[in-house]
Amino acid sequence: MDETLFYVFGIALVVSAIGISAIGLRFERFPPTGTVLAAIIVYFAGMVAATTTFAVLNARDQAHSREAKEAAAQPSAGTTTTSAATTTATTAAPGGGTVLKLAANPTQIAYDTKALSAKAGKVTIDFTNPSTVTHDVCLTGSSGQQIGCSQTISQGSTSLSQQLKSGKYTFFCSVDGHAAAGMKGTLTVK
Ligand SMILES: [Cu+2]
Repeated sequence: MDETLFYVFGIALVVSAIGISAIGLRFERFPPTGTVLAAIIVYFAGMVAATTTFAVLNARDQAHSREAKEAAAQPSAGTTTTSAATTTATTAAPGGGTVLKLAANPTQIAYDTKALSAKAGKVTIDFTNPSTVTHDVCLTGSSGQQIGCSQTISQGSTSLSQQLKSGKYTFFCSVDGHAAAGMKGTLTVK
């Protein structure tokens, strides 16, 4: 709605009222004859109606644009909250260090990833095995030295925590034949 229309009608109404008053004061034969008086009343009624209508429409438009701005502001606030929550879930670790998630494939001899990465320090691998086939997760260093293994589990979860310096490590399943079948990957610590 164009605000200027509202002001044009409002100003026209005020100017008309002043004009009619001036005529009435100047000529003694005012009020005029019935036909002219009726025309003046209709004119004023129309002007008041138009001004009121534009005032109402203008107010409604402003309310709409305010709602639109609020609606536009809310999704971005929601996005910020979501991304903050995601960041917290990925990096938070109760005692410091990095917590990694690793899962066994429910139907194949495989993990859900071939590559993990962590910061030097305490590294925890939360391992989930949804399969009835038993699996575990073990770590060896770059020269093949044993570092540690989780419990061997089926249909459950366990975890393996180690203090790790920066370097390349191999994570693998120690159940017979599983690493050879591809159940292994590289953990990069920086
Ligand atoms: Cu396995």
